[in-house]
Amino acid sequence: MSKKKPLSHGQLRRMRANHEKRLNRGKPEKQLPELQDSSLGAEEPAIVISRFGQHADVEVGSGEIIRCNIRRTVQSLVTGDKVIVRQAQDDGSAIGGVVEAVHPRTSSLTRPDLYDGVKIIAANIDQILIVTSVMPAFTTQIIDRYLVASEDTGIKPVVILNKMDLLDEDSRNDIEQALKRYESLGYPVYQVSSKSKEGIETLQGLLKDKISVFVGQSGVGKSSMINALLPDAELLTGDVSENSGLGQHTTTTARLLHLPSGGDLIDSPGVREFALWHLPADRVSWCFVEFRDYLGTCKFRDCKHQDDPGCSIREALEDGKIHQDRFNNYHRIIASLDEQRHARHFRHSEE
Ligand SMILES: Nc1nc2c(ncn2[C@@H]2O[C@H](COP(=O)(O)OP(=O)(O)OP(=O)(O)O)[C@@H](O)[C@H]2O)c(=O)[nH]1
Ligand SMILES: [Mg+2]
Ligand SMILES: [Zn+2]
Repeated sequence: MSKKKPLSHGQLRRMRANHEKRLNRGKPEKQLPELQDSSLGAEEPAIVISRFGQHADVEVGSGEIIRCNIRRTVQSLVTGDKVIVRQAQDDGSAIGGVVEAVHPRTSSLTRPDLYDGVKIIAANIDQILIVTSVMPAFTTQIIDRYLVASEDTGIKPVVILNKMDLLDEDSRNDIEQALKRYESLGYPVYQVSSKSKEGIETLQGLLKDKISVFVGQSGVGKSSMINALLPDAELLTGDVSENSGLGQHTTTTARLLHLPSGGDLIDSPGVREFALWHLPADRVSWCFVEFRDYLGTCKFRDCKHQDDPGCSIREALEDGKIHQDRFNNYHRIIASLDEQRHARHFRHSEE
């Protein structure tokens, strides 16, 4: 296989623009009707509940949810964004108002996407709830990827094992050992079952007065857990399909919900893989919290922390200060950074 020359920024940008054009060609203009400024009321604060392409559902002070157009000057808008809107005065109007501006974000959870570059999942979040389960199979790989993203963004992570009703003797042991490791690294861990409701009440306390986003693989039960916490939510959930491994009622758009006891929950679409190629390798090393004490103390400055002589990370592994599983996941992430960056170039050069 011949190696392709990396594309220049200009080439990539043109390809992406062409790709966009191609996607939109022949599509009927499904723009919502434009509103005349004269038919709009005064500016008021609101929060974005969900974003759908050209429009967004926002909640205004009265608690009412209004479907809005988005001003072209608004560059990016996601669930959790605090915005300024103007409502349509005319009740007969098909569209409820216009999002005029967005407040700067206090935090944002991002995810790199093969086509779109880095995508923002949700804004102004206080904590990331990393949901796992035994169905689909428990894996520390995805947990470690989300922990890296949490450390990178500075948003507090919490690890949640759902479907504890499905644990048997064999699986319980291994999983509990893994969960204990996360606890000893300082990450809070919760075990719950949205089916039997075990542990759900304990979760309530964790969520109070905070904005929490639920993330994790498709089918681990994020929407089910939100339904257990908030029965009024009535989120669609689905069996995990044998073929695709995805839930049949898989969540497609992030959505914000309020807890009556105070606090907001954001349901987010499940992922198969959580890519991290937007991060430099040394940032990933720093995001493994137990590596931090050793970073910069290896014999060679460009140490890959693999078989390099005088590597303090490997010494810490041998001394039992770093766990083998975390060490392996670290190297899996590092190896995937290059693969994914290459895959992204390759995708664009196929056009
Ligand atoms: N046994 C058991 N099944 C559960 C539990 N929680 C969820 N499920 C089932 O798991 C399947 C997937 O649940 P969802 O809530 O749709 O999963 P999700 O994480 O929202 O999935 P996506 O929206 O695709 O990301 C459904 O069939 C649920 O009934 C649980 O605690 N125990
Ligand atoms: Mg869901
Ligand atoms: Zn090293």
